[in-house]
Amino acid sequence: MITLYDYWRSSASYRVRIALGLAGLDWQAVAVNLVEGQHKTPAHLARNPQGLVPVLEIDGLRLTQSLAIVEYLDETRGLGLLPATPADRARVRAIAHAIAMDIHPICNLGTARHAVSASDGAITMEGWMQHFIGRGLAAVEAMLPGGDFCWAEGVTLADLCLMPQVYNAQRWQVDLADMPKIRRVAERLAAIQAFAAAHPDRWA
Ligand SMILES: N[C@@H](CCC(=O)N[C@@H](CS)C(=O)NCC(=O)O)C(=O)O
Repeated sequence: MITLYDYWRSSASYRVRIALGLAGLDWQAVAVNLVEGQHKTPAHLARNPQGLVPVLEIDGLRLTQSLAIVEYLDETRGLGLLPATPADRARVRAIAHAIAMDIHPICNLGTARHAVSASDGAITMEGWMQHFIGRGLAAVEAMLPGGDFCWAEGVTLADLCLMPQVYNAQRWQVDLADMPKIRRVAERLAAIQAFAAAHPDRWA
């Protein structure tokens, strides 16, 4: 049995849920409640010394880091999430990394909570999220060529990163009015079964 340790609102877990759906795999979810601190328990730290979700158990392996997991599924299940040429792969990875490596860590629950508590009220959770998600997505908007997907004519790694980030943006009321390319892609992706099935509302 394939097991995903995840949290419904975790955008890194959301990426992996989409990939599992695209692969058409049967899998079970085990919830790790981040709000209750379950990710810091010895049981979860034994799964992932970083104390983060997601963790995927598959093929006798225990994998961490959502992009590493998605690329593992891409390579072993032939998902075609990366384009054929090195130049296009670099472009797709650049969009994916702009989200997963630049926006996401700053807006992680642990990071944002620390900033709020260390600022003695000067920083609010909403203000932090709106600032960093807004600024990060504005750059992604400029990186997108424009079309139904983040890159060319189909789903790539970049789309698996964008959709959860758009969910987060909406959750924190980030204004996407000036981001028509992102809105168009998100609307197209929402119509794909694997994306719809991975939405946090289906896992709460
Ligand atoms: N780079 C990691 C990030 C994982 C990560 O930050 N997960 C978040 C949820 S989206 C988490 O577990 N946060 C717990 C915390 O911040 O304490 C990945 O892509 O898997």
